Amino acid sequence: MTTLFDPLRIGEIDLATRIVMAPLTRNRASPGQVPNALMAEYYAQRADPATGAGLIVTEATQICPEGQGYLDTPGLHNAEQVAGWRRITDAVHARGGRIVVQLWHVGRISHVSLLPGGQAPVSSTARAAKSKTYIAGGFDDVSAPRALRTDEIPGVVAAYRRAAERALEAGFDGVEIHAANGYLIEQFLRDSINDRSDGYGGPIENRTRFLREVMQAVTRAIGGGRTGLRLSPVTPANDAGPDSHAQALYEQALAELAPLDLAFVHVVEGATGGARDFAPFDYAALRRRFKGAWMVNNGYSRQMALDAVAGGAADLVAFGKPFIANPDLGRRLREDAALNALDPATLYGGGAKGYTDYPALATAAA
Ligand code: 8OZ
Repeated sequence: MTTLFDPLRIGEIDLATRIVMAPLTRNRASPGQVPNALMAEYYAQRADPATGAGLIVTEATQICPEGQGYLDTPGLHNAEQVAGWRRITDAVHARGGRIVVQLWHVGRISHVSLLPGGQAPVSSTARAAKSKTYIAGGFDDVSAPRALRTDEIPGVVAAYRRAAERALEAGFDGVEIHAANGYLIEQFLRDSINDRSDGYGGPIENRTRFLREVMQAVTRAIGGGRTGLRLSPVTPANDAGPDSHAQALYEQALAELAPLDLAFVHVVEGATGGARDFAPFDYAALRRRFKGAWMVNNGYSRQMALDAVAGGAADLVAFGKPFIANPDLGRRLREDAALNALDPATLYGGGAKGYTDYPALATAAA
């Protein structure tokens, strides 16, 4: 029987366990959206598969300056950011870990104060989200977006490809394309948001076109075996209204991507960070559209994770909040040890407090 603690090869990446550290926005990058030494310490603490994660998915990371939506989130679009990430991937690999970077464009979930020249955010639509973001000085409403012109879309696709190339330069084992949680790709996928009349709007095969072009460009550059995809078929996060035919939409999206041989698909089940039964969706049917490794996420307890892998419902389980508060979550799951409590006040922004100071279990006395 397969367990959560068994190794798995996903695409071209060898993992020591099925325990994944989920992508977690922590807003601690240095000026210029540059990853720093504190971030390297945080990831390194969670990197040893004997005590931490079999795979780390980094916090969401901007592919280009226009893709930023929150204060102090890291980027991967210039040499300084590549060098910052290189220190992190080196630290993770030195502990035997594996790490992929989550590549992110927020689309309309942004604010003019965060964007080059104070420009408007871009999206599939010119309609604003009823959502907030975190900027200098605190939370504020997101800014009204402008709809991308059709002739601008290849440039955004190219930014994903360049970021994937920079990911390998920075020493990552691969990338996860963030197509979840109400950000740019989901803004194209869902008919509750996408109101376009060009080839990127309307029927399902048009709304999946942007995702398809991004995944084709990225896999052509770095290979499907180093590429994963995150989806959240029913999440309401960031004012993402439900698609009128979510099951058909997401099943078709994955069917269209089959020729790319992606390493993994990572699915947020239910409302991100909330109710797992937020809306009905047949995740098993979605999985039948995909041949690679199936990663599940959202509120998994130890027992749920053990059952999901043992029963074959999932190949990998991603843990978010438990990994924030427990650098040695892998060991604690193995030993069925108690977990540290999470301090919600230190989730976003700040320094070491609530970031690198959560204690590991004491090592066994000599
Ligand atoms: C929490 C705060 C800011 C961003 C996501 C990248 O939901 C995020 C995010 C989460 O995917």
